[in-house]
Amino acid sequence: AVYPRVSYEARRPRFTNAVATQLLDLIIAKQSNLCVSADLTKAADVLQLADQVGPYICMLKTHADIIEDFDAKFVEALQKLAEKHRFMIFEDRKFADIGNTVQHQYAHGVHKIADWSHIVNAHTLPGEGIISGLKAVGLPKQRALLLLAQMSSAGTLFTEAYTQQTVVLADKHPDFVIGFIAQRALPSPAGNDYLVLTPGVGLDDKGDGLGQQYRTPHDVLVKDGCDVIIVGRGIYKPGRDPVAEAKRYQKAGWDAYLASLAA
Ligand code: BMP
Repeated sequence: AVYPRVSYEARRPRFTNAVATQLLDLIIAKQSNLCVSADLTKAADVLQLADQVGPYICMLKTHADIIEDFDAKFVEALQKLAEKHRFMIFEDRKFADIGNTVQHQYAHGVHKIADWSHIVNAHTLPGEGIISGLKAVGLPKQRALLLLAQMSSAGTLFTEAYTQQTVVLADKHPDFVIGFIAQRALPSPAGNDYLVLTPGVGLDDKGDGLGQQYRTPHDVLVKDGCDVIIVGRGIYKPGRDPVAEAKRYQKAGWDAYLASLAA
């Protein structure tokens, strides 16, 4: 294989951040590298989906700012489901401002993301301060950060140099940065290990008419060495059975992982 696969078990001790080791434990215990993206606009619908797919996932990804009736009750219910089914919560906030501003966006406002989301993500465009700012809020609360190193959409402005620079920035904060949103494995010059979570995964569709591009679990896990597949509409699109699809993607993701170990 182009990207030699090391098992989730063998990688676990390489991480110092507690969220990373917890996530790897869940992946191993549940045999699931599936993250479901619950991009629904009503709190009850997000919670229902989380309860349905919970047994089959290692992580649930949210966009808190699209939920019309977001409130503290929703957060409490989501946390209960995360405990019941044992999955991590990842708020896909994609911070992109200066350190001081993102600190407020992370800790305060309507969403108080740092209080409930194990994992958040950020663009590196503003430079290292965005990581330092988020870390000052998140690390004391035992949280973790993913950096956007690549995107799945057509015509993205990410360049190879930007992607590489993002890894270099991660290497300055391996205690808080546990990985990347990217489309392939990203080896670190400093020898740190990072988890690669990959959106734009679908078994039935090729795109969505708005630039999204889908690849299969086999493509991203075997060919490109990623670690976690992120699947949204492939699972909850109207007409699809979320439980059946979650089981299907869990199996496809795990089979692809096993295939990549053997490759
Ligand atoms: P879907 O599987 O329905 O296309 O959803 C993909 C999810 O992943 C969306 O929530 C989107 O915001 C997110 N995402 C993405 O599609 N591509 C990226 O490069 C980064 C993302 O966070």
